Amino acid sequence: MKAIPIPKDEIGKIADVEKSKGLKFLRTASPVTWCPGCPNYSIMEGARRAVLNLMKQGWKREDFIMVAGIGCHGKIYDYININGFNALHGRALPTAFGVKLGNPNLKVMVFAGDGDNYSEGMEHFIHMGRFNPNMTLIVHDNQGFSLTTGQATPITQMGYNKSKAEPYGEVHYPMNPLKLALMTNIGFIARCNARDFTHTAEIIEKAMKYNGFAFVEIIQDCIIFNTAVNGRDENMYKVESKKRTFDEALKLASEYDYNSKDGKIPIGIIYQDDSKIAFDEKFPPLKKLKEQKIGWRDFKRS
Ligand SMILES: Cc1ncc(C[n+]2csc(CCOP(=O)(O)OP(=O)(O)O)c2C)c(N)n1
Ligand code: SF4
Repeated sequence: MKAIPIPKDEIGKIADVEKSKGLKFLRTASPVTWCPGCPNYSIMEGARRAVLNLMKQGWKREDFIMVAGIGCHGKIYDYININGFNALHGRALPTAFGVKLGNPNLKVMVFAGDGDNYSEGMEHFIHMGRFNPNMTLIVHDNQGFSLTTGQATPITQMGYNKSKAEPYGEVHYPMNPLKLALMTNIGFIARCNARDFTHTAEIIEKAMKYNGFAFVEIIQDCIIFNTAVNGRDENMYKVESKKRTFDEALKLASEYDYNSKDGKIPIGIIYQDDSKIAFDEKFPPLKKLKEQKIGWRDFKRS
């Protein structure tokens, strides 16, 4: 297991800890192997800050658990110093769901790539709104399978380059994951810009406080593959945090179609429905574990 012990009194003293040799707060000692300049660094920073903020509000480090898929994004598992599980490609969501079932008191964060989540893992994603487990999915969306050197995913733009795997290039129109999330009844849907880690941290924190399944899609340029869609910062604008009807959210989600880098790209919380019942509130045994603040391991049948 990757976790290295950190003294409790280090909460809030991030700067001091970061100066300390080899041991960085919520960071492991593993050397980071993302390409220099990859926005995955900022996603990690956003996620790390969100956890630190929640810890300042009373959550303990051991309350958090991260599950990652396989891909460049999945390396985040090695770098954030909380407990975790590196799942199979496409299987981050069901693995995380299993963790949540084992102990509904844990704050579960799931990191997936767009290939991981919308291709191999799609059959898990489309059921999340229905099951509504209380966990947060963070998708590193670089519109490509990057670790395997840049093949097209279901949300890659048409015309993406020809390769041995795709001799005609990408010929399909991409899907829009935000619209899909709305249609499958996910109750918290947000989009962020990887490079804006302050905003990303804020949104991840809100997602983790949401009572149900929260989906945060992070637009992340890959600076090596599918660079044609890079540099969309100017197109992005922050939406107001307010209640929206389904139709208003659908309109916002439809503004960006993933096929062109032109046009406005709304970021922030697109949709939040606080009336949905979370998975662990639907089943009395899970409710009991939550009330007693324990997992199955410590459960005593009476
Ligand atoms: C079951 C399975 N299928 C395929 C692969 C090969 N594979 C490893 S990483 C990867 C691409 C990952 O792409 P994505 O999830 O978008 O993450 P990124 O690398 O872009 O961050 C693939 C196809 C695998 N490891 N396991
Ligand atoms: S290949 Fe792309 S996504 Fe992977 S580390 Fe490099 S820049 Fe980041």
